[in-house]
Parts: sequence; C-alpha cells; structure tokens
Amino acid sequence: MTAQSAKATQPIWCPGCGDFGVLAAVKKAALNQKIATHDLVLVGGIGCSGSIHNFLEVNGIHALHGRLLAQAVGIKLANPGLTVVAAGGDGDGYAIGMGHFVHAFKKNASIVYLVMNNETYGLTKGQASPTSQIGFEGNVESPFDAILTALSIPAPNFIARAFSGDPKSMTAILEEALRFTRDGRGFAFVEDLSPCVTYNDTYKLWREKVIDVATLPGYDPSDRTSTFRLCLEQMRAGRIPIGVMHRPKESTQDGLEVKLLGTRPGPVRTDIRLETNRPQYEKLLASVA
Ligand SMILES: Cc1ncc(C[n+]2csc(CCOP(=O)(O)OP(=O)(O)O)c2C)c(N)n1
Ligand code: SF4
Ligand SMILES: [Mg+2]
Repeated sequence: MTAQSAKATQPIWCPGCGDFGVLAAVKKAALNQKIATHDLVLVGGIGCSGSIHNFLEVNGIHALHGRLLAQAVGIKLANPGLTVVAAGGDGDGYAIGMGHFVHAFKKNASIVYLVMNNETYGLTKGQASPTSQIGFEGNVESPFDAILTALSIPAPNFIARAFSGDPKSMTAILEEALRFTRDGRGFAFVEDLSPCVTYNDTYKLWREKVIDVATLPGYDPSDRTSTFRLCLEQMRAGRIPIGVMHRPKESTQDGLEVKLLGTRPGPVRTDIRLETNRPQYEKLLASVA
C-alpha cells in the first residue's frame, strides 16, 4: 500500500464528545510506541466515530458501513509491515458489521479493532443501537455485550474495554493492543466507552458504574472462563467492567498474516511483473497443458 498524504483536518465532533478522548489516546499511544506515520493505517467505519482517520496525519480509508474489518484484514495481508487500526462505532460494528466482527476473532489477523461504543447511532441523530439500554428511544431489546461475545470465542486474541473518562488507562490499553499486533500475535479488540453528549450523555452514569476488572479478587486475564464469570457478576450488580479482559499467556505469533505469509513481505512488496515471474508462469502453464 502506498502512503496517502491527505492533510489532517479539525474534528467535526460536538464539543465534549467522547471520541475526542479516543483520538488523543490513539495519537499518544502511537507516539509512545514510535510508530512512523507512514507505517500506520486507520480504517474508519461509517458514523461519527468512523471519521477519526480524517483527524490524524496517517494513511486512512473511510470503509463501507460495517465492512471496515474486511478492508483492514485485506490491508494487513497485502502489506504486513503496516500497523493497521480499524475504528468505528457500535452501530457499525455490532449491527450491520456483526458477521465480520465475530469472524475477526477467529481469523486473528494482527490488527487493532477499536469500537467507540456510545449505545446509539450518533451520526443519524440518536436512534437505538445494539448496545442501547431498554427504554432508550423506545428500545425493548436487551443490550448486546461485545466483551462477553469476544470472551466466548476461544481464539488467542487480546480483548479489553476502556472508558473515555479515563484517558490514561485508555492510552495504556491501546499501547498494549498496538504492541500485540505489531508482534504478529493476532487480533486486538478494544471497546471504548465513548459517550455521545448530544443524544445519549452517559458520562456521569458510566463514571459511577465502571469497575476495573484487575481490582477484582480472582482476576486472571489469561483465563477467559474466570474473566467471563467476573464480568457477568459485575454486570448483574449494575456495574460496567473495564480493563484488560484477555491476554493470552503464550506470546506466539498466531496472526493470520504470519500463518499465510510466514516471513514473506506480502503482495504489495513483491515484484509481480510478468517478466520477473516468467519461469514460474511457464512452469504453471506446462503443468496444466
Ligand atoms: C449501508 C448503510 N446503511 C445505513 C447507513 C446510515 N448510517 C450512517 S451512520 C449509521 C450508524 C452510526 O452509528 P455508530 O456506528 O454507532 O456510529 P456513531 O455515529 O455512534 O459514532 C447508520 C445506520 C449508511 N450510511 N449506510
Ligand atoms: S452526535 Fe454524538 S457521537 Fe456524534 S459527534 Fe456529536 S456527541 Fe459525538
Ligand atoms: Mg454509536
């Protein structure tokens, strides 16, 4: 993939939107990890959150609604040397994009997926989303929980939840997610609780409810069964668990791109001209003659 040198623009979000915290944390985490801007790709979903790639001077793509993961995985396989971050909303990822979401854990490509969950469709003016609480905008359905779903898929992924009201922890979590993918270890999913101050201002409520799983007795991020139980217990008690939910014990290179390409550089950095590859091409033709 070649660098797309569009200039970063000023965020168009409402003043106070939780996504500002996410933008700052992404910037800080990438800087701390010393990731060169030309090596970083942000793939944005459709929604207020999905415009995040416009506000950073890195490579960026605005994907189709709910299809950002397919594009992010494609970029990683085409050029595994890049650090790829897919970033979008709860509507984008957990409604229209749900099929891709579940398969991303199983595929385990080394990309970060950052979901800014505000429990609403912000861009389209505040309708109920899959994570909306019962009663919000007439919603009668039970809210979906992405962390429980992520923990239920037995793949060696990094799984975490952060809160825009705690930017320091969010930055630390993002840094760990970036390191995980840059080491070729696989898929890193980070849900950020990012309030929509215009249509669903949950800042105060979430500040009261969040609880870091690392402070709970029996916390072991390498054991998804016990973390699942801890999260469920906290949710039943009206709390919102945040923190690192799963960190595989083994630091093996399980990323899809490592399995498929090994140490090869990927098609973008491979000379695919006919002249260079003529002997192999002729061998192939001869084999089917
Ligand atoms: C195929 C398609 N269907 C519907 C829409 C309308 N639409 C635009 S953004 C959006 C949802 C945004 O919600 P979310 O992903 O939670 O992002 P937020 O704005 O809350 O950050 C929808 C349904 C669209 N753009 N394309
Ligand atoms: S509508 Fe909500 S999600 Fe969108 S920019 Fe405004 S506060 Fe943020
Ligand atoms: Mg949303």
